[in-house]
Amino acid sequence: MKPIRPTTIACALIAAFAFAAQAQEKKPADAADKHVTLPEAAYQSGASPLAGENMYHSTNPKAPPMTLAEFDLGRKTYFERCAGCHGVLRKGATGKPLTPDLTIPKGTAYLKVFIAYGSPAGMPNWQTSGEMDEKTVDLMARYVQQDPPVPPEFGMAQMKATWKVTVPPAQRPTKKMNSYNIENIFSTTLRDTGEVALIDGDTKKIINIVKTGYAVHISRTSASGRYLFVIGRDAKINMIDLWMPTPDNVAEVRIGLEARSVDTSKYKGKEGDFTDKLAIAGAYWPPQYVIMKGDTLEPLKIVSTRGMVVGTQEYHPEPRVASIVASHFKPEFVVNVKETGKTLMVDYSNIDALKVTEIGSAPFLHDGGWDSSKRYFMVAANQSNKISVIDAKEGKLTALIDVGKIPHPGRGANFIHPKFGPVWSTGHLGDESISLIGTDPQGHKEYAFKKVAELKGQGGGALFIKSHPKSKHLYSDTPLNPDAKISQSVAVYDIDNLDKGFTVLPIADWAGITDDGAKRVVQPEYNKAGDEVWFSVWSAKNKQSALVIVDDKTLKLKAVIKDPRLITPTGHFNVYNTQHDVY
Ligand code: DHE
Repeated sequence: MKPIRPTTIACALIAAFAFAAQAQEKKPADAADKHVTLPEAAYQSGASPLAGENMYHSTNPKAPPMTLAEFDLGRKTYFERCAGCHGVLRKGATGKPLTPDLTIPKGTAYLKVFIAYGSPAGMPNWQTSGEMDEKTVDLMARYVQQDPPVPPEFGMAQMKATWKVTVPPAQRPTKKMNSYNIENIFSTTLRDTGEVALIDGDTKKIINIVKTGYAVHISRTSASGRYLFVIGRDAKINMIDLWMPTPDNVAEVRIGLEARSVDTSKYKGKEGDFTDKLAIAGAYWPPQYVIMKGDTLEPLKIVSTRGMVVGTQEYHPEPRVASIVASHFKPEFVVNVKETGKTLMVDYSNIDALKVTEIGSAPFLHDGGWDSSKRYFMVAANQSNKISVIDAKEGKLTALIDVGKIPHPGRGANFIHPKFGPVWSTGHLGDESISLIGTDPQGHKEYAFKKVAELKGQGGGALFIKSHPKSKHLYSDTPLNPDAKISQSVAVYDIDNLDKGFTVLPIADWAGITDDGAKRVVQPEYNKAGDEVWFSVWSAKNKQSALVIVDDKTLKLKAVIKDPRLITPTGHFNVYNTQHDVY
C-alpha cells in the first residue's frame, strides 16, 4: 500500500487509517501485543486545528539545537500527528507524557528509534510504516526535547469577537415557515467540507447544505426541537433555525481553539422552564466549558476544567472536555472531563452562582448516553476499559463497570433483554465484544449496573451501536476495523434471539459506489418512527460517498442517497431522537 501524505485533518485521519491497515499487514504479531490497538491509535491521532495557531514558546538550553524553521515544522507535524494522543502540552493522554524532563534524559538516538519503530504500548511505527522519512523522525526526536509551545487562551473578549447573530430572535419566524416534518430531519456531518447536510427523512431529499466549523463533528437539537447546534473541531458553533422557510444558520460563535461537544438545556420542572434557554459547549483547548444564551449563542460564562486527576490527585494542565449531556431530572449539564476522569454536574439554574458537583470516576472519559429511564448517564472511561454510571437524580457515581477493551458506545444502545430486562450496551475499539449492562434497579435488581452478557461482534474498531424502543434489532458498526469486509458492513442482532449471533448487512456494497473509496460504514441512526436505519458510507474527500437506508423490519435495502454534495458524510442526527435522547 502506498503511503498517503496528509495535508488536512481529513487526510491525516485517513492516512492514519491507511497506516493502521498497513501496519497491521506488516506486523501482525506486534499488533496483537499492543495495549493501545492500532485502530485506536489511528483514531486518536487525527490532526488538531491548533497546528495553525501562534504559540508562546520558551527555549530550553539543554535541548538539542533546532533552527526556527525546523521547530515550526516539528510543531506543525506534532499537532497534525501526535497531539491527539500525547496532549497539547505533551503531558500525556492515550500516549505517554513527552515533556523535556522525560525526553532529554532519553536523548535523540533513543527517541528516533521509538518514533521510527513504534512500541508495543501502541506508539505507531512512523518511519517503518512509510508515514515519516528519516529526516522527519530526526526532527521530531529533537522537537519533543524542546519546551512544548503553549497555544493562547481563549477568553470572553476573543469569544465576543467571533460571535455573530445573523438573524436576531426578533427577526426569526414566529411559527414554522416550511412544510418539512422537522422531527424527521437528519443533520448529517460532512466532515471535510465543514458543512452539514439537512436531509428530509420522509422524502430523502437534501433540504440545505449549511456551512459550519472546520472538520465539523456533531449536531445536537434544542429541547423544543426547533434549533440545531453544530460544533466543528475549531470550536465554532453554528445555530440553525429549523422553522425558517429554508432552515439555515442564525448565529455562530467560537468558544475556544479546539472542541468536540455541544448541548442545550432540557430541564422543565419546579426549578423553572429552561427549554431552549441555554447552550453549552466543551473545548479541548483551552480546557474549558462555556455556557451561552440558547437563542443567540452569546457567551455568558466560561469555566476552566484544569485541576487534579482522580485517584493520583496530580495537577493536569489540559483536561479536555469530552461528552456533554443535559439532565432531564435537574437544571444540570453533565460535563465529562477526559484526563481528570471527572463528571461535573453543572447546575445552570443560577449561572452567577454556579454550583458544580464533581464526581470522580476513571480516566479518560469520552462518549456516552442515557439509559432508557434517562436517569443514569453511562460514560466510557476508555483507557480504563470501564463504563462509569452517573446517577443524575442523586448526583453520584452508581457504579464503575469493567467492560471490553476501549469501550466506544457513541450514545450506546438501550433495549429490553429477554432475561435481564432493560440493558444499555456498548461496542469496543479494542476487541470484538459488545457488553450489555443491566439498568433496571427496580425490576431487575440483581442485574442492575453489572455486565450481564457479552455478545461477539464482527471485530474490533467498533464506534457506534444503536437500537430503538420500537425496534427488535441492535446494530453495531466497525468502521475502524482494518479488514475492509468488516469496516464496510454492519452486524445486526435480533434482540429476542441474541444467542443466534449476528447477520451481516453489506451496506457499502448496497451503496453501489463503483470507485475504490474507503467506504467505511459509520453510525447507525434511526428515523423518528424507528422503522428505518440510516448509515453513512464514508470515503475520502475526492471519492464518492453515500447514505444507505435499511428497512428495520426486513433488514433489506430501502434507499440510497447519493449526491455530489455529500462529501465525507460521517455522523447523522435525527432531530426527534436527538431531542428526546432516543437510542
Ligand atoms: Fe468523535 C462523539 C471526540 C473522532 C464521529 N466524539 C464524540 C464525543 C467526543 C468525541 C468527546 C462525544 C460528544 C458528546 O456526546 O457530547 N471524536 C472525538 C475525538 O477526540 C476523536 C477520537 C479524534 C478527533 O480527532 O477528533 C474523534 N469522531 C471522530 C471521528 O473520526 C468520527 C468517526 C467521524 C467524524 O465525523 O469526525 C467521529 N464522534 C463522532 C460522532 C459522534 C461523536 C458521529 C456522536 C455520536 C452520537 O451518536 O451522538
